Amino acid sequence: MAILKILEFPDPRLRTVAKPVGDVDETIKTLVADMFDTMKAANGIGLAASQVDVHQRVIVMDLGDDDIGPRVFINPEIEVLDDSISPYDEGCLSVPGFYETIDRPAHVIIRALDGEGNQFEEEAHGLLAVCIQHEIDHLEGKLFVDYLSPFKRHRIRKKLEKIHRQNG
Ligand code: QAP
Ligand code: CO
Repeated sequence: MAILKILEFPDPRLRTVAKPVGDVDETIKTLVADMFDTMKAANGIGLAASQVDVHQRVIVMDLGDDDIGPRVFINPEIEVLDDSISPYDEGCLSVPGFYETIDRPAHVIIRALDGEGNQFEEEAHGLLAVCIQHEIDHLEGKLFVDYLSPFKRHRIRKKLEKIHRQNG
């Protein structure tokens, strides 16, 4: 069990594009376990490997729902099912203390490998659909603040940089 350091905006390492996982081997399983420990310790619901400076296509999620408990998505892909868009007040462990409303496709199909390396496919709407799109963005080096106006993004960057300076 290990709690990893979560990179925070504007750390340039968050801009790295993650590589597909080849084998779901013991190294990946250890990474997944450490990501769950890290996410829980930080009170998160979703975490991409990019956020802990591991640039492989791995996501963990725990929406705390009865249906959707701890979930692993390796090499995830989504297909947008229709034109409907939903707004959601998003946050991010890499942008602590900031929440903004983001519009995203409301209905998607997720195709991925689970924590055992088995392929699965699942239709998603609501929080699961929002969260998987947010986390796949991390694997592409993208953050939710990229959807905001340059003014808002700059303000968030300055506030976080000040906090980082104060924390040494
Ligand atoms: C991504 O985010 C997400 O600012 C996961 O102080 C969020 O787990 C997807 C967190 C909302 C969809 C909707 C954020 C914890 C956790 C903070 C998170 C904070 C403490 C964010
Ligand atoms: Co995030």
